[in-house]
Amino acid sequence: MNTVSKPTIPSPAPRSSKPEILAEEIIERLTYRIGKDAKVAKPHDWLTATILVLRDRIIDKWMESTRRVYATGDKRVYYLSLEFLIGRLMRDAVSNLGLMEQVRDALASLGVDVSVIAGLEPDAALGNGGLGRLAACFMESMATVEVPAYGYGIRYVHGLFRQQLADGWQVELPESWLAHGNPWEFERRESAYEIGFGGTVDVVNNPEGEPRYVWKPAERVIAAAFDTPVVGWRGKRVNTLRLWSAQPIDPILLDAFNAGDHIGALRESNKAESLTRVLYPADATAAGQELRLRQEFFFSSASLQDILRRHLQQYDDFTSLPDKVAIQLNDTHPAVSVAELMRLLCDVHGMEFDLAWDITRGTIGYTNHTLLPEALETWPIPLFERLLPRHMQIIYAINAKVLLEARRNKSFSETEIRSISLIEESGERRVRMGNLAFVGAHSINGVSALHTDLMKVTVFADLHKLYPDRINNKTNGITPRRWLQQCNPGLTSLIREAIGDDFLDDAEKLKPLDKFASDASFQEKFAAVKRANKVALSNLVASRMGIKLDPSAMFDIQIKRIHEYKRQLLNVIEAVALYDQIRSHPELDWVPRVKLFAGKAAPSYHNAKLIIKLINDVARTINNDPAVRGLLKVVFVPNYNVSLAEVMVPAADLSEQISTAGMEASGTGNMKFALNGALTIGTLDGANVEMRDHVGEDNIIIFGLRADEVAAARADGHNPRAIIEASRELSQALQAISSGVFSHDDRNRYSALIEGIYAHDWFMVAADFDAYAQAQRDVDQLWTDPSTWNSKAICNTARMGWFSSDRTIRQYAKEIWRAG
Ligand code: B1N
Repeated sequence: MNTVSKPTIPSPAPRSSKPEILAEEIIERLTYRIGKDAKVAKPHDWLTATILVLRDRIIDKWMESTRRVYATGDKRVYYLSLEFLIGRLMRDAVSNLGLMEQVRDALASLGVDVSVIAGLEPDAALGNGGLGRLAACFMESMATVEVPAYGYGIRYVHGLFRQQLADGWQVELPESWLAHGNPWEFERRESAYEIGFGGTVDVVNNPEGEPRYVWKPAERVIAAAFDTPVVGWRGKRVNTLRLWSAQPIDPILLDAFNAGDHIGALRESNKAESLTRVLYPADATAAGQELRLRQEFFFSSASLQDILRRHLQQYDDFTSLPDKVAIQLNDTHPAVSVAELMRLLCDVHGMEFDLAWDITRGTIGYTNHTLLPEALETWPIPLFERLLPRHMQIIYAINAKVLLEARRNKSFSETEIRSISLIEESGERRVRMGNLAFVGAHSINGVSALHTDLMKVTVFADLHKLYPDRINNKTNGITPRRWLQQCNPGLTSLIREAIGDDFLDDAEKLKPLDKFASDASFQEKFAAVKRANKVALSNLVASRMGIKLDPSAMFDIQIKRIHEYKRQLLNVIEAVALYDQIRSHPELDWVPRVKLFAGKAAPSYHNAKLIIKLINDVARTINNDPAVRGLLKVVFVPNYNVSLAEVMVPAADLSEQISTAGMEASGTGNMKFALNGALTIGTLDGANVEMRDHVGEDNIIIFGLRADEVAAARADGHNPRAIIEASRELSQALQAISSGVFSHDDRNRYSALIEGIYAHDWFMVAADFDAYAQAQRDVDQLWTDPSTWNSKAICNTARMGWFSSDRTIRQYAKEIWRAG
């Protein structure tokens, strides 16, 4: 060891944020980091240079945040999620640092338009839909409410596919967000871990206590960390999103290469890298493939090793883990963490099983996001055992403990015990990841009040009986920075003029806006902002699709993943019925409407893809029929993503939240629209129920069967054919679709889809149709009175503050994590 004393290393001076200095630094980065002369720099070079300058401002705060949690010994929160749908980051960072004007001016002084370069940033789509976007909103809110937190996930090379339409059909193309580098991320070479798969387990007997198990994996890969800073509002705190990338232990087998086997030499390397190459494009369904289980274990193990290493660096042992660490599992995707944490504590760190079990449960929380049976993850035992032999043993040991507890408690029947088991015994034996997550967590939460209530009586009824105080509710939220301030600057300025700036720091302080709901001059300004946002969306639709929209028509929008339970089909059938009405009654005063749709279908989900085609077939027919006289337009905007949502949400008059009651766990798009002053037409499902409570029942249009009525209808044998025959409008619309009115090239294209409605109507499309159509005519009626419409829209904005993800995160911090 050398004995030279450590020099005191000076910290760099804090960076100035004057536009002149920013401009100077941008030129500096452009020249020395990107190697471009300002004269020939392309817009994407300016973008990278600007991000590099912003990054420096973030790093100062980032380091300070890290030092602070070491100094205070505060509890750290770890959010484990296979998805983070973060979208673009530049506007978020600039806005949260309070540098909007300075950056705009700095770039303007260099002849660069900030909005042009901002539009070039790739939209990071490391997620499918609501679950991934929720994780991104939570990251921003955890930094904002100053919870020391790390997000852990996978650095997919290819995020969610790009969607194109070819003759109205969805076509999937690869998405390569990293193709031109990613200036936001930092590779952390020191944080790399070995992850094993397969192999065998050795048992070493220990006369002093429990035997010691040693897992000898047959395959190993390296998990390498890439960190992205996440800035909270007003730059209060900067947290870390750490994404793992798989790398081979040996990048190339030189012996094989030298022997002429050039492909074989790279086989291992390719196999390792393929682990984190693509995101599974399924939303609310289980992927069920071996590679997916490998992804789940890979990122769980890397994250847990990292968490334990950091803990040991600061504390003596793991008995303090539950006091200093909270791990939240975002759905069951990281549920193997329960077994992996047990393995690391027992096998690697020599802890006794029962103590490790208490520590595991004290540390882990689990959030459930869906009750759909097809989404509940289970893995065939042979697969699980082959890939994770030691984890399989641990799961059996946990199961024995849990089942013993249930059997001791005499009130459990054999059926109940079977449903509590971590192993599904009927048919092919499988590991139930939901049950594993449940028993390994001290808290199991649902994402809306209704969803949490349903969890207790459906999927987790028996586990809830065994552990009655574990299930709790945390209604989802959205970050008002991205989903109001950034995406709707016009509305934000208008609100500031009216009620001041308090709402920027606390969305519940939007409430005073209520007083302006009936103020005629405020209504006018509110309507003008909405109109400007509709013009912006119309311009986007015109330039991308060549379709002209009339911004004075009602913009009726349904954007979300395409799924039968979300009922885009109900919406498009209603469009067909309305089309019929407009043609049959040209003398009536129809309200001009534009029905906009956007969303991706899982590539293997046949009916979802067929629904996209149907929307496009119906759109072509209606948009080209002169008899419609422009009173109805149907538009499917391709490639829905976060950036597109940021344009569509502020432009909506009407928000479609029409899932079959009991099936949408929460929804978060519903919240974004209402916050931006759209009225909701929706069922009493998910968070719509609580939205109604907050905005008031006069300010939301609710229709259709309730969750208990759907369950009863399904149980009692619902008769859709009779319902259809009793509704002229519905039978005509269904008839038209199934007979090929919209598909002359293939008249039977939709027969099976429509036959499903006649035969079983699982999603209650027929059951809810009349109520929905009537609700839509009520909406039309409302629209004819702009003052009433605007006052309701203003009330929505004023009363949606509770749905801020800051509120959600404060509840998690207080009631689950006991942190912050
Ligand atoms: O999670 C959102 C909720 O607002 C939505 O209602 C809910 O549908 C969504 C498997 C899922 N639940 N389950 C998933 C996603 C990917 C996957 O591979 C399941 N997504 C939801 C946030 O709570």
